[in-house]
Amino acid sequence: MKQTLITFLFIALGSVCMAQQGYNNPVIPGFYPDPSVVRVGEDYYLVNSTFEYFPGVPIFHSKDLVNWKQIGNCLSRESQLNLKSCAPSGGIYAPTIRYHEGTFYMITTNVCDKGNFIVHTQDPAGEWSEPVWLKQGGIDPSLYFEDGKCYMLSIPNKITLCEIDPKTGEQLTESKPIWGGTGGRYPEAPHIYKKDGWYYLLIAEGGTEYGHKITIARSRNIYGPYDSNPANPIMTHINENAQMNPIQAVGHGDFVQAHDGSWWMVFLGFRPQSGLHHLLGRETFLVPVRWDKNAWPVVNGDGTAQLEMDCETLPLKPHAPAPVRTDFDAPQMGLEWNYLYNPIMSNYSLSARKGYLRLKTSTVQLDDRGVTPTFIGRRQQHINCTTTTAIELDKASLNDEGGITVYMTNEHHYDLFVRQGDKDKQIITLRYRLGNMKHIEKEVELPKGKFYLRVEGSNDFYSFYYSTDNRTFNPMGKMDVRYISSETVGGFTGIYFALFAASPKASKGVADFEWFDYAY
Ligand code: 6LW
Repeated sequence: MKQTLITFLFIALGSVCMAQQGYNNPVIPGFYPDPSVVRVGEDYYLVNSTFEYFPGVPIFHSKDLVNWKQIGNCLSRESQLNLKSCAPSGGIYAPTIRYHEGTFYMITTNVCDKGNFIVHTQDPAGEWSEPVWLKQGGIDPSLYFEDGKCYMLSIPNKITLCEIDPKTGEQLTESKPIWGGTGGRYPEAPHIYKKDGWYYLLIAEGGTEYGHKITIARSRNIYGPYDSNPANPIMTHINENAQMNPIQAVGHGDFVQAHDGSWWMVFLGFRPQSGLHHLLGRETFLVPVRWDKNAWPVVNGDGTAQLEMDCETLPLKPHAPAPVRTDFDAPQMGLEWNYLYNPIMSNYSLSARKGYLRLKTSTVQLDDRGVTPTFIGRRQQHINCTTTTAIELDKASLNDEGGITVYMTNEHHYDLFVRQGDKDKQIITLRYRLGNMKHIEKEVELPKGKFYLRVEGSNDFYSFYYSTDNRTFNPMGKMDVRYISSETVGGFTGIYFALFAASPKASKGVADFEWFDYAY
């Protein structure tokens, strides 16, 4: 009884005094890994890695660190992002965003091009500069500005530091290794912060899987020697206190001090489903950090994070929820849509047929590696979700196809599509590609027409349906999520729901999509 009364009082008082109490993780769900964050006044900006997808490195804005809205892409032009000789999980690795004297800098690695580079802008929602290439190699580059100097960190081997000119890319001092971490494998994701006269060096260790952790060291001198925090790791979910935690593999963090003085960390983690599999990619999470004067930072009390965070936040400024339906009436595709590698833009049109997204069939197949198919997709951001689209396949030759794919890589995807048959017949088809296994699960032959294709995501299965009237949805099959999870497939990316059009040989076939729904 006493307990109930206390709880009641706490909730009642809480709703009066602490209106900004609590938020849900992940703050950016779906394949949004390797987050990096910066504050400019009372505005917050965050970037993620994007690998073989185009455009690259989405940039998000927030007023409260909890509610994020994409405002653009740092790499929106082919001249900034060459993915031509790329493969799955190649391309853009972890980025860092920093702000210095009116300019935003984003530094990252294109492992399919010349390595590390910087782009900069004064308008983060607009266009960013052409790449400025850097000499120091290794992944996970970061920047630190102090007293008119710009330092670059990366990991050719150990965490390595040098001075650069961020506008020209010129390396001004020799590269020096400064720390190797606490002994965990893959020391990576370094960032430097200065507080109370100390240089703090934050890194990740243990690899991006279940052994992932975040450690920290400090020194009075930027080049070291760095002393490891005796309480390392400051965050990990490998221990008993996170044994049943639905968030796993936490690491790759970046600190930010909010405009009210509080400290926070964004980091990546994933949410296993169907046992120890994850499909949505590595997602962006947020935790509060206690960082007293001269003390080591303490992450959310015990170095763990929860889906439901019970802590005070900045005043929350939520955005209107994204609409379920994309009706393809706008002159441009929304920022949530991506292509694979460098797209052939003439294969995509929102104006060829008013109110429709028209995809031209390509002889590049979803199974092909490193070449761009006609493919435009959005991330699966929720384990339980439903996506539906209305499609007409037109001007098609025999075996041309258009539909929706649940896509992890070119070797692992489930495709639900309309295939052109003889004369006026069209065949709804459910096909799997699992490594070197290709299988057609079900075919339904129907007169040519408009079809509705639906995929439902759940913890254990993807379920596939078609309809001819958008009312009765007929089951086509059900596939285990585990066969296309990151644990099965490998790599750093997450599931996309993508619209595609392909043909066995050059054809005039087009797939017209009237709308696309994503509901959760
Ligand atoms: C990234 C590294 C990592 O460069 O995974 O989880 C790599 N951390 O820091 C690819 O995202």
